[in-house]
Amino acid sequence: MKPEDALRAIAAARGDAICVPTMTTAPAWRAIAPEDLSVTCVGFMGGASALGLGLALARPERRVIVFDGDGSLLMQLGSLATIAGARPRNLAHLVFKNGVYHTSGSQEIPGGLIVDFVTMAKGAGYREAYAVRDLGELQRCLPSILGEEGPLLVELWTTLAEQTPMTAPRGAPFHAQVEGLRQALLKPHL
Ligand SMILES: Cc1ncc(C[n+]2csc(CCOP(=O)(O)OP(=O)(O)O)c2C)c(N)n1
Ligand SMILES: [Mg+2]
Repeated sequence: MKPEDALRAIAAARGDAICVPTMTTAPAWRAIAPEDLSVTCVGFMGGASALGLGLALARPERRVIVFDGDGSLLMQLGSLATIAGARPRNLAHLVFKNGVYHTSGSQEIPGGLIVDFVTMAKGAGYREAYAVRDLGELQRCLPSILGEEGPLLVELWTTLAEQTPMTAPRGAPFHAQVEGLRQALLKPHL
């Protein structure tokens, strides 16, 4: 499935979830959900899920959805155990599995598409983990992604994105995104 189609389906259903995109999901998400409550993890490979964990623990009443890269998660695999141990009930960790480091030039990640993040997440102690291979399957899984008790990992099988952070216009600086999210969360929760 195209990552942009996956993100559009999530954007249509996400409600007031906080989203944490990274790598090639970042420019796509900016275009699809420009007014969204989101904080982009830029440059810091493997940091998106830790950022999402912090947000999920700080705001247990909100759903937090991380859009991770497969190469990024591989670089910080220990975060799976940290997340499982912290048991954030409101965290959904989506891994965009394209088999490459697309942002840095599409070099193959270690193991390529053989790496099984579902088994790794279960082994680390996530409450639930499964793979989603096409858009129809994603549509059927959206209620689980948005509502099932976490921590939940979903391995999304995707093609390459249309843009990368290297080809797309830059988004707002990180500190400005954080301040925007903080201000939005200070308003009463409807
Ligand atoms: C520690 C570290 N090494 C290398 C880089 C350079 N780098 C930036 S993005 C990227 C690839 C990210 O790949 P992935 O997480 O699979 O996301 P994709 O671009 O495929 O969406 C790399 C290697 C970096 N930012 N940090
Ligand atoms: Mg990748």
